[in-house]
Amino acid sequence: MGISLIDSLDTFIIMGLYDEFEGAKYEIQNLNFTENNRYINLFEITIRLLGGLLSSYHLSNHRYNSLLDKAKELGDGLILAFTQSPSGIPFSDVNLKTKVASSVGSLESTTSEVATLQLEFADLSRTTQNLLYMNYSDNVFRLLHKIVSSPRSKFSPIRGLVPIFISPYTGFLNEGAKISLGARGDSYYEYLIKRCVQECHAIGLCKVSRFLSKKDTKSHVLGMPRNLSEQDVFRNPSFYDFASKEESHTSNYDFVFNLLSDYLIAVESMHKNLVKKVTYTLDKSSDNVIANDAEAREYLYVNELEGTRLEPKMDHLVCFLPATLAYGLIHYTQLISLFPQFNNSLNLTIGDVYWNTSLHLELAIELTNTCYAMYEFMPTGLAPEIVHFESASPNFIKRGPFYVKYSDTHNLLRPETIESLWYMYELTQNPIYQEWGWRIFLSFEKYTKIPSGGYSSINNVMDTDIPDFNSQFTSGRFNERLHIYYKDKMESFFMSETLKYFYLLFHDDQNGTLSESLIPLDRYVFNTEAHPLPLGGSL
Ligand code: DMJ
Repeated sequence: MGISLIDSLDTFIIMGLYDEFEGAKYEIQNLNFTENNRYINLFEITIRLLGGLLSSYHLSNHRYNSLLDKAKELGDGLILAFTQSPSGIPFSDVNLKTKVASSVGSLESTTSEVATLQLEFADLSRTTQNLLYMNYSDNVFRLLHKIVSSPRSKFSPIRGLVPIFISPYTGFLNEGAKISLGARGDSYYEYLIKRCVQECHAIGLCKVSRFLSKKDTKSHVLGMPRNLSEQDVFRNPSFYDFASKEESHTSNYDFVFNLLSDYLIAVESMHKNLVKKVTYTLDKSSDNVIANDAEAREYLYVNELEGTRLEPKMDHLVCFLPATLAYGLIHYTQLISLFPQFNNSLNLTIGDVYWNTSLHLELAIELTNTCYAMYEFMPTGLAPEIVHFESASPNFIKRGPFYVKYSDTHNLLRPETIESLWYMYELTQNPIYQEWGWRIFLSFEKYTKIPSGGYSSINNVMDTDIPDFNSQFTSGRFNERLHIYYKDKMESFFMSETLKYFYLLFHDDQNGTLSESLIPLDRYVFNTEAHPLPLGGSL
């Protein structure tokens, strides 16, 4: 409950839900993070709570110090995962009461988890003017950079891609672990480019070029608590200024550059080694999709790599990738102007670092298409947790180009596809992304909304009359009319991310005219839990 309160707070601000914002803020003041003698997950608490508190503090124009105090209280506890680590790679969990960090029950941390803390810790540092948080968290990227850019890695076919486990004891990646852009790998790649953009702005190398127009300010005000004046909102005082005095530009320049090159190499390597395509011919009698004629369609997907074996398996989590590629492209011009090596042409090469913008765009477009199809081909219009692209096993259900394991037929109200639809819409202004988003929204409304309040994850996105649909997947509370089993669980990311991205996706359609985004992507960086943090500089 406490998690949902904090995770939803900036959604309330953005949507103009004033009473909910006030109520949640009041409750948050009374939360005591050190009360419980139990381990909490460093990553989850950072992205959901630290990110949520910082973002709400910024979006309410630093008016509520209690939000920053709580963020600092959390940061001071969470930092123990770094300070108690012998390698600098944080432990996965911290007990805020006993002040002990540990990778509970395991010798390893998850790679995406240790590399998805840096936006939040950097923002906390800059906002509290205490570089400690940022120094520890950025050190993870520095260590990972050393590994991925080592001469050995340079000649590896998987150059730039990281296995999903890493040891906090030795600081080494577990080379036997699989490589995945889904669970446990995903947001490492996301934070490479986002932290690069954030730092580039924070130290004044990148500049936000646009200023708030009257129209922007007005639309922002719509989303703010009543008692804030127009001048108060969404203006970002130059609290980042101190940073340029305190920090060394040279080392930060290298840091920004290394993040960018690690990101570009990872995308290139992913494209060469993991991305494949299937062709599927629509079957008009059984596919419940909107199509004029029988059509052959191509679907791009990202394999997992287990040792040397490619697994044609894609988590819904991978659908964050188009959004990340789009974010990079939005900041492309700013970033390339920084590095003289990048200046020569549109297709840039420095040594072997290359930003092939048309490849990035194509990947983003094609993967968004596949992610939407994961919804489109399912009888409920909602995507399962994992899809496969080949299978001979009877334990899979075939829908369109997808094979789905019985055990993966659930939908947890995840945001990634909606996130990518919004980013792609921002990048291209193509209304198809709004249309797809609307269809998915209607499916969420139909199949996951609970009449008495809230939404629920569901146990299967298929029909329940599939033969052999065994009891494991027909557990939960049954809705007879819809043939849906509710899990009776709503993850906090549904309010924090899924609904927020829907809102942002449809926001500009007011009065049938295009308006600027409520949270423009050239002025904000969203953490992986959809909490927008301002980019420093000229705001
Ligand atoms: C969220 O907590 C974050 O988006 C995270 O990066 C991945 N998993 C969930 C949503 O699916």
